[in-house]
Amino acid sequence: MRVVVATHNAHKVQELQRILGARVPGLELLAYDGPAPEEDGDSFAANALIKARAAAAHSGLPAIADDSGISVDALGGAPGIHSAYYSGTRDDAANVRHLLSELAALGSDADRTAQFACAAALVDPTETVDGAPFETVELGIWPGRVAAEAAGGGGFGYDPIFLPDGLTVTSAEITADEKNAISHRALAFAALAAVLRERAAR
Ligand code: ITT
Repeated sequence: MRVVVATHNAHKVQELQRILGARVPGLELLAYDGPAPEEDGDSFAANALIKARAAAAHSGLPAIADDSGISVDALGGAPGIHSAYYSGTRDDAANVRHLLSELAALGSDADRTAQFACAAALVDPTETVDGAPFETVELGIWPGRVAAEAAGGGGFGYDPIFLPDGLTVTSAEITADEKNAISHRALAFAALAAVLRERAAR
C-alpha cells in the first residue's frame, strides 16, 4: 500500500517509518513535495486533517499527517498547537529556551505538569464516503513534566525538557526505540496502523 506522508519535518518522518513499518506489512511511505496548506485549525486533529487533505488532493493517493505539540498546564495549555513557532521562530533550541523562561516567570514552585499530544490523520481519496474522501483521525497523549533544564541529545523539539511520567530522564535521553514504543506519536499512529492494515488487506 502506497501512502503519502504529509509532513516537512524529517524527525517525524523517521519516527513514523519506525512506528508504522513495524505494524503495517507492505506499507510504502512516500514523501509529500506539494505546497504546505495554512494550518488554521483550532485543534491538533483539525490541523492534522488539513495537512492530510492537502496531500491527498495533490497526489490522489491516501495521505497521512501528524499534528503535535506540548501543552503545559501552568501556561493554560500553551504552546499546544503553536509549539513549532512558540519563540517566534521554528528553532527547537529557541523554543525550548522560551518555554523554560515562561515557566520560570511563574516562580520556582510552579506546577510543571505537561503533556505531548499527537493527532494522526488519514485521508483516502480512493474511497469516497457520502461524496467525500474517507478520513479518520486518532489522538495520542504522553503525560509528563517539564524538566528544570535541558538534557539529552536524542529526539527533537521539546524532548530535552520533557520528563515522561514513570521515567527519571528526559525523552531526549532514551533510545529512539524506547520513545517510539510509548510516545504520543506511537499511540496515535499505532491506532492508525490498525486502520491502514485493515484497508491494505482488502
Ligand atoms: P509538519 O507540519 O510539516 O508536519 P511541524 O514541525 O511544523 O511539521 P507541527 O506543526 O505539528 O509540525 O509542530 C510540532 C512541533 O511540536 C514540533 O516542531 C516540535 O517542536 C513539537 N513536537 C511534536 N512532537 C514532538 C516530539 O515527539 N518530541 C519533541 N517535540 C515535539
